[in-house]
Formats: sequence, structure tokens, C-alpha cells
Amino acid sequence: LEPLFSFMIRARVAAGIATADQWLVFDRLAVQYGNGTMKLTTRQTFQWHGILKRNLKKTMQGINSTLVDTIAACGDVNRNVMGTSNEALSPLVPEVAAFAKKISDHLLPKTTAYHEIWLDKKLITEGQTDDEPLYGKTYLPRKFKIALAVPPYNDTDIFANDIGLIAIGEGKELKGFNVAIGGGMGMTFGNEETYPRLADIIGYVPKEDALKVIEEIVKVQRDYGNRENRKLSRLKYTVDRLGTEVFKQLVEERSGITLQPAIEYEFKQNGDVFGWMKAENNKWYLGLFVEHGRVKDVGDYKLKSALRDLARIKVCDFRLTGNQGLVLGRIDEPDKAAVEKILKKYNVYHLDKLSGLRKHAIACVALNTCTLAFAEAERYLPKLNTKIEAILKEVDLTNEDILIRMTGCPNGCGRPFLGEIGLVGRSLGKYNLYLGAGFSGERLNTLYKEMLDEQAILAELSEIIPKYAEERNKGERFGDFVVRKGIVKSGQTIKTI
Ligand code: SRM
Ligand code: SF4
Repeated sequence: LEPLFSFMIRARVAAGIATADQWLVFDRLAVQYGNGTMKLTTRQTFQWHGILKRNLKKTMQGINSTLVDTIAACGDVNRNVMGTSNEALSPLVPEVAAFAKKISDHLLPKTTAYHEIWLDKKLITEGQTDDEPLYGKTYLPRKFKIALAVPPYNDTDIFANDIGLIAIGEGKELKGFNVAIGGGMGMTFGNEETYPRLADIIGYVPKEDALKVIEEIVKVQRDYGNRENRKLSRLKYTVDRLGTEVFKQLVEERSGITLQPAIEYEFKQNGDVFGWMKAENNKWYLGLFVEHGRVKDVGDYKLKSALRDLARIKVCDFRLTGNQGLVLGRIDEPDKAAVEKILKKYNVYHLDKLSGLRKHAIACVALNTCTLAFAEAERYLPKLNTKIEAILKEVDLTNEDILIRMTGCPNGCGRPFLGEIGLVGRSLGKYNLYLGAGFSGERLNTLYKEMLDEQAILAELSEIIPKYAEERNKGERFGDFVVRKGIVKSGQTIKTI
């Protein structure tokens, strides 16, 4: 009898764009082999939990049947490439999303082992080895992450990535990218050598040269990254050890491309945009709230059923965001009514009932599937938010957009160090409270108090939120306010060299 080992599977979907047919298969796999739900992740892809060992292969084959795979969704290679996916936000989005896919394909491991193991493809003959021109025999020192964003939306939190690319356009045409290197969230409590860090902007590159520069940054990390201590092996530590200037010079020398001075840009927010929007292509897009990315039916609120029915009538595609959210895309004007009808039938379309806090909240998976979790996140933040909403209501701030992010440990999967309010699990029911990140993902937050239980978190916020309501400047964000008032010191802000 085989033990009931269960696994998580994660797909690779560059820029998070899936067709209706793919959604239907993914949804079926979740029901047939998983725990019935799907998790839309902070890196714009799908996770299935609770896959029994004996069903792993069937699930992988199901995913691959839709021309999506799971290669490089984990491991010491380039991970899912993120890119703004909502075409209503800018005419540059289609090209940027296509470029995300190009990077993803270019940096994909070439090994055939995946196909042999999971897809029953022919075995390579004995003695023959896979050639990995980029990764070599030992791959990268650690995971590697790339994200692209189109200003003014930093919805992929590019500064939390090893490489962040800021799309620069002229009118409707994509010209190139400002390149940022050395971002990352993960840290370990009690290990001062580890820290979250925002990426530094090292210059501008025209789009024709961008892939070469990206590849060279990956190779510098491959050759100079720390292979002795996994805790210090991410690119951010290599950049700090070598110096950003030196790292940049290495990339320029090795690629033969000189980076130009960064081009001016402005990010206004890093959260999602909700509701109906029309794009340049005359199609409609609907930004939908999916609490912490979990696609499931709960009581009368039947999100999973609604999305399945929408996929069945094939009037939209499905665009995951970097905030565990979903945009229904490319909807023709006459089909809008059908979309609304389905959402209404399943009680889903209720944006007007959401507070500004809840709309932007992110929580990582944490308990009970993540083995690294010290505390709850996804299952708990909705309840905590209800209690914080009561504080906000008292001072008439229900509609104020505030970024709250919670993780079950300091690995930072929900990018908690970029939350205006960040809660990082220390032990069951206890969190460190961080305050003061910037609203556009360009300033880290700062530790405010440690080991708070729910009562203590609410007590702290009951002090600070009313002050914010009373003493803020016009239009001042919560994160900016707590820094201006000296409630916390400013965290690291981005720099351009
Ligand atoms: Fe993550 C590990 C979930 C985005 C930093 N992450 C894990 C694992 C696989 C735990 C493990 O190693 O056993 C988690 C699986 C939990 C589960 O039960 O599903 C996990 N990470 C997630 C997801 C699903 C969070 C979510 O709720 O959306 C995200 C899936 C990403 C994807 O689709 O590829 C996810 N993880 C992130 C992010 C955010 C991002 O990439 O923008 C980060 C911070 C950014 C960064 O990398 O610095 C992140 N995950 C980590 C780390 C710490 C890395 C570090 O440099 O220290 C670990 C642990 C590790 O690598 O050793 C980790
Ligand atoms: Fe697990 Fe920690 Fe990542 Fe949350 S932040 S999913 S608890 S590894």
C-alpha cells in the first residue's frame, strides 16, 4: 500500500495569461486530483495543493496537455517571469507580456529529464547528457526572479526581484527598459546577514539589447553568486558584496552593451486595479477580487463555479496579477452582459462591498500546506481584516486604499516588507508588525513591534489609524504618514546609479 504523500504543483505561466480552455483543464485537475481549489500566486501563476503521489504524473500530463508546463516553477533557475497583464492599463502591455514570455523561454533549462519523467518521452541514451549552455552542470546558486512592469503601475513589484524591468515607451510603442538588479524579500529571523532588499536601477537598455543584458546578469550571478551558504546566495547579496557599480561593469564588459542613463518614469501604485476598464483594442477587462488568490466556492459566494461557467462560454481569457488577483480579459462589448449575469448568479460581483484595505491585501499560503510556516496567513488575514475594518470605519477610512500583507514566516512570499502594514509570522498567533512601506513598492517598511498577538496588533492599529485620519496631509498615504510622523524610520528606498 502506498503512503498518502501529498504534493503541491506550480505551473509556469509567463505574465500570468491563460486561455479559457486552459482554465477549464486547470479547474478540472484541481477537483479530480487536488483539494478542489486553485491558488493564484504572488508570481502570477497557479498552484494545486493536495495532489497525491500516485496522481502527480496524471496531473502534470493534464497541465502539459494545455501547452502549459511546470518546468522551472521551482529550483535554482529562472522562475516564472512576471509582467503586467491587464491590457487596459497601457497600450504597451501586450508587447511587455510577450517579452516576459520571450525571457521565460530563453532562460528555460534545456534538460529533457522533465519530459522523460513526467511525460513518458523517450529516455536519452546511456552516457548521453543534457547540454545546459546557460546553467551548466551546477545551475544557479539559488532561485532567480524577473518581473516587468508598465508605469505608472508597479503591480508586479519589480523591485522585489533579482531583475526588475521598467517598460519605457514613446506613445504606444515600447522602446526599452530601465533595468533594476538585486531585489528580494527573504530573510531569516536572528540572522543579521540576511535582509529584504529593493533592487537598484543600473540604467536603460533598448528592447533589442534587453535579452542579452538579462542573460548576462544571470550569468554574472551564476559565476559570482555564493555557492557555500544558501542563506546568502541570492543575487541581492552578490550585488552588495561586489558593489552595484562593479556588478554593472561586469555585465557591460561581458555583454558588450553599455547601459544608458535610466529614463524618467513614475510608479503610482503596486496594487491591482478593479472593475470594468476598456483598452485601446476596444476590448473590455474586468479586475476581479479573489481573496488571497484562492479560487473556491464558499457558501453563497461561488467564485470557482462562476469562473468555470465563464470559461465554458469562452468570452474572456484569464489574466493573473502579481497580487494574487485576476483580470477577465479581451471581452467584447456585447459579451459584457453575459459576464455580469454569471457573476451575479454566483454572488461574486461585489466590489462595492470591499474596503480599500481588503482589496489590496496579500497573504501567502502558510498553514496548513506550507511546511516552513510559523503562523497562519491566508486562512487568518480575512478575519483580522474584518477587525481592522471596524477601526477604519470608526474614522471614516473604509474606502482608503491601504496595503496590508501577511506571511507565515520571513521568507516573504507575500512580499510583506512592501506592505504599508506588514505582518510576519513568528509563532502560532504571533506576528512582527512592520509599518511604512511606500504605496508604489519603492520603499521598504520598518519593524515596529515584535511578537504581537491579535489583541496587541489591534491595539497598536487603534492608536495609529485614528491619528492618520486626523493628522494626515491631503492625499497622504498611510505608509508615508507613519514615516513622516516618526512612528517608524524610513525603510530602504530605491536608488539609481
Ligand atoms: Fe515563496 C518557498 C509559496 C512567492 C520567497 N514559497 C516557498 C514554498 C515553496 C515553501 C517551501 O520551500 O517548502 C511555499 C509553498 C507553500 C505552499 O504550501 O504552497 C512558497 N511563494 C509561495 C507562493 C505560493 C505564495 C503565495 O501565496 O502566493 C508564491 C508562489 C510563487 C510562484 O508562483 O512562483 C511565492 N516566494 C514568493 C515571493 C514573492 C515573489 O516572488 O514576488 C517571495 C519573495 C521574493 C524573493 O524571492 O525574495 C518568495 N519562497 C520564498 C523563499 C525565500 C527566498 C529567499 O531568498 O530567502 C522561500 C524559501 C526558500 O527558497 O528557501 C520560499
Ligand atoms: Fe510558507 Fe513562509 Fe512562504 Fe508563507 S512566506 S508561503 S509561510 S515559506
